[in-house]
Amino acid sequence: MPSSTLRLLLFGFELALAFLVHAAYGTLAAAEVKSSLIKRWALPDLYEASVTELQAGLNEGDFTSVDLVKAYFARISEVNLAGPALRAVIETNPSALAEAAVLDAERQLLGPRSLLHGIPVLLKDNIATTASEGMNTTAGSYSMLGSIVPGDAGVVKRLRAAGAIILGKANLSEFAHYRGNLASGWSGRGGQCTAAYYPGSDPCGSSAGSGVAASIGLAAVTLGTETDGSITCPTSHSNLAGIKPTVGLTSRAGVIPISEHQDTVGPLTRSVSDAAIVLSIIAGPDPNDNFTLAQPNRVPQYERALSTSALQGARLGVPRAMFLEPAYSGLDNTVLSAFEVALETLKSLGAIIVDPANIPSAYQIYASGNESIVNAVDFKVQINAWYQSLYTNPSGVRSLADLIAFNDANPTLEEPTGYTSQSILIEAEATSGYNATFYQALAADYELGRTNGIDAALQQYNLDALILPANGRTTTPAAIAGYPIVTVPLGFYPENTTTRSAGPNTVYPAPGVPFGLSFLGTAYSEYNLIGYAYAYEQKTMTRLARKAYPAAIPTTQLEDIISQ
Ligand SMILES: *[C@@H]1O[C@H](CO)[C@@H](O)[C@H](O)[C@H]1NC(C)=O
Ligand SMILES: *[C@@H]1O[C@H](CO)[C@@H](O)[C@H](O)[C@H]1NC(C)=O
Ligand SMILES: *[C@@H]1O[C@H](CO)[C@@H](O)[C@H](O)[C@H]1NC(C)=O
Ligand SMILES: *[C@@H]1O[C@H](CO)[C@@H](O)[C@H](O)[C@H]1NC(C)=O
Ligand SMILES: *[C@@H]1O[C@H](CO)[C@@H](O)[C@H](O)[C@H]1NC(C)=O
Ligand SMILES: CC(=O)N[C@H]1CO[C@H](CO)[C@@H](O)[C@@H]1O
Repeated sequence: MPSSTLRLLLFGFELALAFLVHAAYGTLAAAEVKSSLIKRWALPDLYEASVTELQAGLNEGDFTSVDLVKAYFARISEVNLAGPALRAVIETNPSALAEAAVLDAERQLLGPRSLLHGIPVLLKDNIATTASEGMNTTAGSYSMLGSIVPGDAGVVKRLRAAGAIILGKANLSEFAHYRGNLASGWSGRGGQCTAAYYPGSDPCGSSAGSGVAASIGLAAVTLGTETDGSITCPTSHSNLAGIKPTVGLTSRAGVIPISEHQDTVGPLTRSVSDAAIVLSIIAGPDPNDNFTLAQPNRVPQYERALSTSALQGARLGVPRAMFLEPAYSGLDNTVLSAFEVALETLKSLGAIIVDPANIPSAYQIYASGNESIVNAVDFKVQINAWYQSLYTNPSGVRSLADLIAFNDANPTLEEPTGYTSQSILIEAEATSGYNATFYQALAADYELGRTNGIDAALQQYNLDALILPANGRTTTPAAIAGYPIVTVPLGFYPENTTTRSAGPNTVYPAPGVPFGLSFLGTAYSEYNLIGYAYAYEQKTMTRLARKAYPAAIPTTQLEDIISQ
C-alpha cells in the first residue's frame, strides 16, 4: 500500500478515535488526543524533509534537535553496515546529542540563530572537525586515524556559528579520488560505498557518502568537495541538487587538499532550496584561505534567487561539441534523449536556448595534460603541509612519501583485493614543486577553462549560462577554470537497462539509477545558476519520480523517537 494511502487511512482512524474519546471523556481530552495525533500526522518524513520544514517543526516544538539527531543516528544504523550496507557514513559525532540539547535550550530562550539552527549536517571526511569533539578527519585513510588536526575547517566554523549540528563524517573516494585507478566511493576506512537506487550501484565520487546519505535522509543536508566532478557526479548518481561553488567562494582552510587551484566545498541536498540555504551560510571570506579574499564584497542571500520565473529570458547555451568527444564517457542515448527533453522544458519556462554554443577549447581540454601537472604538484606540496600541520599522528605518516610506504606496509587496511592502486600518489611524489612547467600548465588551464573556454562561449553567444548533462567528464572545463556548477535531477535509466561494471564491486548504469543536469557559468555566477536550476526543478520535480530500492530506505521516523 502506498504510504500516502496508509496515512489517509490512519488519519481517518485517528479522527474516529478522537470522536470516540470525545464521546466518552468530554471535550478537553478529545481535543488533546486529536491535537497530538494531528501533530504526529504532520511530522516531516525524514526521507525527503527540507531544511525549512525541519526548522518550522523545531520552532513549533513538534520535535527537538535531540530527536532529530537520534532519528538520523537510527536511520544510519539501519542501512550503513546493516541491511544493504551502503557504507555512506564513516563516523558519527559522539558529541552531537549534547550539542543538540544545548541548541534546543538556546532556541527556547532566544529563538533560532539561522535556518540551520539545530539542523544535523554530515560532512565529507576530508573536512576537519576539532578532534576534542571526538571525530577523526582522515579523507578515508588509515594514515590519519587518530591524528589531531589544528581545529575546525573554515566552513565548519561558519556552520557552528549558524547553530548547525555536525552529525558525522561521510565516506568518500579515498583522498577525494586522488590515489590511483580505483572505483568511486571506496576508502580504506569506510569500505565500498554504494548508491541507494540499485543494489551495488556506483555512487560516483568523490563525495560518494555525502550523496548517498543525502539521497535517503541520513542527515538533513551534507557537504562535499569538488576538484573535478566530485560534487557534480555524486549529485547526479544520487538524484540530488548540488552546488560546486566558484573556487574561492567557500573556504578550503582545514580541508584535506588536492589542489588549491581547483578544490571547493559545497552542499549536496534533496532540493535547490536547501542547497541555497547551506551555501548562504558556508560562503564568505576566511583569512585562512586567501583565495576567498578575492571574492566579491558581499555573499548574496542565495535563497532570494529561488524564483520559478528565473528562466524568463535567460540565454542558455549548449556546448554540444563536448558530447561528441569520446572522452566524455557516460553520455549514452538515455542521458542524451532526456537532455533533449530538458531543453524543451527550459524553453517552455521562457529560456532562450542557443544550440550549439561550443566552448572553443573543448577538444584541447581533453587532449591536455595541464590539469594533471597542476594537481600533482599542488597535491604533493599541500598534502605534505597537511601532514606537517597535524599536532600528532599515531600512524607516524608525515609526508606523501610516508603515505605511499604506509599503504604498502598495511595492505589489509589500505590495499585490499581490487583496491590496490596508488598510481596517482606515486606520480605526485615524483614532482619537484612549483617551477616554470607548473606555472605554464596553470596559465594554460586558466586559458583553456576561462578565456578560451567557458567565458569565450558565454561572450561569443551572449549567454547567461551553459547547460550540460552531469554525467561523464563534463565537469573538466569548470574544474580547470575554478568556475561554478549547479546540478539537479534530470532522469533515470529505464528498467530494462543492462548493468555495466563500474569497479570490482559496483555497477553503472543499472535499472532505475538517476542522472543529472548541470548549469555552468562564469566566476561567482551561483546566484543566477541557482535561479535557473530552481525554476527547472520546480517545473519537473524529477527527484520525486523515483525512490531508492526498498531495503535502502530507512524506516525510522521522528514519531518513533518521540513515542519512545
Ligand atoms: C578516531 O577513531 C578512533 C578509532 O575509531 C577513536 O577511538 C577516536 O576517538 C576517534 N577520534 C579521534 C579524535 O581520534
Ligand atoms: C595566497 O598566498 C600565497 C602566498 O602565501 C600566494 O602565493 C598566492 O598568490 C595567494 N593567492 C591569492 C589568490 O591571493
Ligand atoms: C597545455 O595546454 C596548452 C594549450 O592548449 C597546450 O599547448 C599544451 O600542450 C598543454 N600541455 C600539456 C602538458 O598537455
Ligand atoms: C619542473 O618539475 C617537473 C617535475 O615536477 C619536471 O618534469 C620539469 O622538467 C620541471 N620544469 C623545469 C622548467 O625545470
Ligand atoms: C527497453 O524498453 C524500451 C521501451 O520501454 C525500448 O524502446 C527499448 O528498446 C528497450 N531496450 C532494451 C535494451 O531492451
Ligand atoms: C557509522 C558507521 O557505521 N561507521 C562504520 C564505517 O565503516 C567502518 C568499517 O567497516 C566501521 O568500522 C565503522 O563503524
